[in-house]
Amino acid sequence: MIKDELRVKVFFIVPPEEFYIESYVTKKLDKGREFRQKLGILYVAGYLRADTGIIPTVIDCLAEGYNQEALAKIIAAERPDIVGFSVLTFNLLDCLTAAETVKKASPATKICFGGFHTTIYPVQTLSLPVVDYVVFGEGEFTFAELVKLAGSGKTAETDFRLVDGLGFKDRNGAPVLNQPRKPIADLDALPFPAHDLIDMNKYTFVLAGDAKVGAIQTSRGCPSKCVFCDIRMTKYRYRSEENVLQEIKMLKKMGINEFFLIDDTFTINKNRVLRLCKLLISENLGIRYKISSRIDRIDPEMLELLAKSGCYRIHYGIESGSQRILNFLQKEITIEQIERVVDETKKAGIDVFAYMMLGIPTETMEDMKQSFALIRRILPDHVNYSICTPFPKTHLYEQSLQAQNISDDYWQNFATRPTADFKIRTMNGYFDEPHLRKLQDKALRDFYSSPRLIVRELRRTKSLKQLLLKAKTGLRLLLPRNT
Ligand code: B12
Repeated sequence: MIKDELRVKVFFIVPPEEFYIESYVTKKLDKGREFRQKLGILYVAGYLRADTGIIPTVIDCLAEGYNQEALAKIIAAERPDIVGFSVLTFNLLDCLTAAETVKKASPATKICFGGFHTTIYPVQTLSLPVVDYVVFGEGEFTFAELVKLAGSGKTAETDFRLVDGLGFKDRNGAPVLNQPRKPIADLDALPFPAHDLIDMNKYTFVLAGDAKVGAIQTSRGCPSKCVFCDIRMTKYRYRSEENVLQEIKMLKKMGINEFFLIDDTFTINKNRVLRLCKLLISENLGIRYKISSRIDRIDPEMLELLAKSGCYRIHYGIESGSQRILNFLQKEITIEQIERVVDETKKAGIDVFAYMMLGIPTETMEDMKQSFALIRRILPDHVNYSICTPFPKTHLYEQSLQAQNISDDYWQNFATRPTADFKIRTMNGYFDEPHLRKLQDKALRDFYSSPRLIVRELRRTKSLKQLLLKAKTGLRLLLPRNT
């Protein structure tokens, strides 16, 4: 296919946020939080451009502050052929509302839903009236093939049935789901995400040092067994250190020196981590970056090279101070390991961000007290107390369904008939959600109202913009939650 023959106007839209579903993070921290790049969209856009020569448009209504009216004006003027949405279960309602706005402004425009939610509920998502196509699983190849089909004018169902990872509606409007596409084996073969299609100045992170921060994914998947996570036991693939370095250098040219590596678990392969750190050190790029790691996938040798290569914070999935609960969650780590690794990380001069969870099924107040005591003992630099709200298609949720701890498959019902009155559920068994939210907010208030932390955060503040963002977040943590 000669690239320049393909005249398909492609838009990707991040919808305005109108239907906020409070999930595990307290809305005090989450609602109206800072904006993050949507790497899923940027990867799909980057591959489409490299494969077809089409330069798509990314409209991030969140970052641009566009409401439905503003979006409708743009769409009515541009009339794109295909509009893609990156759908999480938590912004499904927002994506549907924006998709309806698109259809009203430009009825001929086709709507394609991709992203995590679409991957776990492809049929339910495709069956939603406003949706024309679904791309489930990794979307780079699938979406490009869909666009090429659209551009070729081919409309025969037989052609659409050939695209793995695609779902479409047949001539009677019935959903047709093709076979899933295999995970991409060689991530180096992918073009870099199309970071240049968005205004990087619009994306800040409250925990970042610099005003501009780049999000990078250096690996996909995680082999771990944590029962609450929907990335559980997925095939781990990583990019070569050379490939990661080239993307960092590209972003440095765009004025980015600080990076959020969004890998679920960056440290799965020790030798690869050491090779990447040594390369970054030899290049002396002067960058700073954060990673996420398991407690049992790091050691002093890795910590030393991570620190030397610019890693300034590590996010650890610690979750609980009760060994019984850690075993229930299949975290496969011990309290002793947690204490030792947090200490080693701090000694290496790297900040520690602790992910903790409250309201886990069977967790008692005694277990939670052990969690609060552990945090007081290890004194991480940051903590996030989440409420356990079992997510769709996670082991924990499926187990609870089978054990009939829950009467109905409420996530599937939401996926089939998404309504604004949807309420997330907790399953602790001792404390209901309002009580757990109180415990969550108090635990965060107790941690972040300590003078040690406030002085440290003030000392680390580099700009007025950052001071305002920290002050706003701090105030929201300290003030009572507004219902
Ligand atoms: C970075 C991140 C964030 C960032 C950015 C989110 C974003 N949408 O990009 C921030 C911090 C904002 C965030 C917030 C939340 N997150 Co989050 N997040 C992640 C994380 C760690 C990485 C996402 C990412 O960028 N992946 C890299 C890209 C390349 O992968 P991808 O997005 O899956 O994209 C591929 C395919 O899905 C597909 N695709 C994606 N979009 C599109 C669009 C089209 C048109 C097509 C064709 C294909 C396509 O192709 C892409 C390339 O192969 C994931 C875990 C994970 N491993 O995915 C959790 C994850 C997506 N988050 C999750 C959750 C629950 C949340 C929160 C609700 C947490 C909270 N605050 O309470 C909020 C919800 C925010 C909201 N309302 O949208 C869950 C979602 C579960 C679900 N059922 O929806 C995940 C899966 C984590 C988990 N383990 O459970 N998150």
